[in-house]
Amino acid sequence: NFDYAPAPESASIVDIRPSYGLFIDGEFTDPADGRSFKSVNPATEEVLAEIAEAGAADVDRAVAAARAAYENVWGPMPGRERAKYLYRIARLIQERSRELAVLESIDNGKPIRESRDVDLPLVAAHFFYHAGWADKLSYAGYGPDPRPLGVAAQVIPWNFPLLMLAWKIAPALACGNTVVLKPAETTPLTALAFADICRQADLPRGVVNIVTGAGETGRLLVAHDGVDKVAFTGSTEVGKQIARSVAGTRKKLTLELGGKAANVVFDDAPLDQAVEGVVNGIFFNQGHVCCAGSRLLVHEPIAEELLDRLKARMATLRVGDPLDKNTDVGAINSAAQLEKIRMLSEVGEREGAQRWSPPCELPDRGYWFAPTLFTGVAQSHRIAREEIFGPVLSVLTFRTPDEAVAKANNTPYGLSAGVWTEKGSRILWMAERLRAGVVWANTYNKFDPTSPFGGYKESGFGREGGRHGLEAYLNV
Ligand code: TXE
Repeated sequence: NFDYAPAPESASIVDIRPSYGLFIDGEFTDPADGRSFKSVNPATEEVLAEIAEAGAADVDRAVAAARAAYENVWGPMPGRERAKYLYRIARLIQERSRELAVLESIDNGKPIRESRDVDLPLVAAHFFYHAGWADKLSYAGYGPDPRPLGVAAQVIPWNFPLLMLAWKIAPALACGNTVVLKPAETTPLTALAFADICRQADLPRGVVNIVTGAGETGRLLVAHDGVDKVAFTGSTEVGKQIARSVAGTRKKLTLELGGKAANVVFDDAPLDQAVEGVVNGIFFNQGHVCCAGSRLLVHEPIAEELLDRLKARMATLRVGDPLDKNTDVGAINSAAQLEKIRMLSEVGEREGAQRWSPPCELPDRGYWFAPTLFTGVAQSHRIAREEIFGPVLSVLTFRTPDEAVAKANNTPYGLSAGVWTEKGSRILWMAERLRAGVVWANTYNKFDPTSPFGGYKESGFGREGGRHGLEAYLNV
C-alpha cells in the first residue's frame, strides 16, 4: 500500500506523498510486516503522511545493504571519488533548500525563518565541509591509509531533523563508512527527502539507508550484530540504555545528550545585546535545543534592570504559524513534549518559583506554549536541574564570578554555556572554569561545521564537527 511514484511536477514548493516506504539499498520498499505510523503537523494536528515502520527483518536488510556497499564500493573507493558525491549532495541541498525548509517547518513546527536561514544553510555547509575532508584524511596526521570503521547505525532526534542527519551522515561518508540512519518518529519527512537526494546524486546503492520507526526500531538498529559504530543524539535516558546495549561489543559509540546550559550575564555586559542573546538562547526553535540557555544567571546589581528589558522583549515575540515569515516562536513538536513542558512548569510553580508570560494568543489547534520566565528559582528546583526542552527560562542570580561558576557547573550536564561581559580577561577566566563543551562569549547558538560540538559529564561523549568529529568515524 505504499506509494513510490516520483513526486509529480507541480506548482507547490513541497509535495508530501500520502505514504512513504523504507529507503534500503537505493530503493523505497515496503516494510516486511506492513506496519506504519503517522507523521503529524504539530501546528495543525493534521496527518501529513503514513510512514513505514521498520521491524527486525527490515533492519537486517538495511544493515546487510550497508555492509555490502561498504565492502564492495564505498570502503575501497578513493577519497577524491567519495568527495565528488558529497559535493553533489551539498549542491542538491542548496538547489532544493526552499522545498526542504518548508517541509522541515511543516513536519517539525519550527519557524520558516529559522529553517530557511539557519538549518538549511548549515546542512549544506556541513556536506561541503566534509566533502573537503574526504581526499585529505591521509595528510591530516591519521597515517597514510586511515581506515573507516564500517557500518554506522545512527539515531537522531526531532529538534533539527535534517541538520542532525547532516551531522551524522556527512562525516561518516567522508571517512568511507556506510550508514543506516533512523530519524525521529515525529519528523521523518526531510530524511526521506534526503533519500531522494541520494538517488538524484547517483550515490551508490546501500551507502545510505533510512529506516523509519519509533524507539523499538532504534533499539533494533543499535543492537544489531552487523553494526560497527553507533552514533546517537537524544535524551540522556535513552543514551544510557544505548551505552548499556553496546557495552561488551566491538561497536564504537558517540553520544550527544541533553543539557541545562547557563547563560551568565555580568553587570558590565552590553545589556541590549545580552537580552537578545538570552532570548535567542531559550526561545530559538521553541527551546527544543540541547544547548539551549535554559538557566539565566544574572549578576545581582543588574538583575532588576535586565529582567525588565527581557520582559519587554519577550512581549514582542510572535508565536504562531511556522510558515509565516514574521513568526518568532513556532509550534511545540508533539503532544508528548507539550505535556512534559506543562508538567515541569507546574512543578516550578509548586516548588515556589514565580511564573510569568507576556500576554499572547495561542492558536486553537496544534501544540503551543507561550514564552515563559521563572524568577525566584533555587538551585534545588527541578526547573533548575532538569532539561525542559521548551520555551521556559529559569532565572537565578549571583554576586561574584566564583559563585557564577559554581552555579553554572551545578548540573549533571555540560554541553554549553554563555558569558556576557565587556572584559576579555573575564571571558577567558570563565571559559577555563565552565565544564561545558562549548562556551559562547557575547553571543549564543553559533554553529559552524569546523567547530567540534559535544558534551562533558552526562551530556555525552565524542565530538561532532571539525577535525575531532572525523575521529569518531576512523580507525586512527
Ligand atoms: O527523546 P528520545 P524524546 C530530550 C528532551 C526531551 C526528551 C524526550 O529533554 O524532552 O529528551 O524526547 C530514538 N534505542 N531530548 O522522547 O526518546 C527515538 O525514536 C534506540 C534532547 O523524543 O531520546 C528518536 O529517534 N533509539 C535531545 C531518538 O531516539 C531510541 C533531543 C530520540 O528520542 C530508543 C531530543 C531506544 N531504546 C530529546 N528509544 C538533544 N540532545 O538534542 C528512543 N529512540
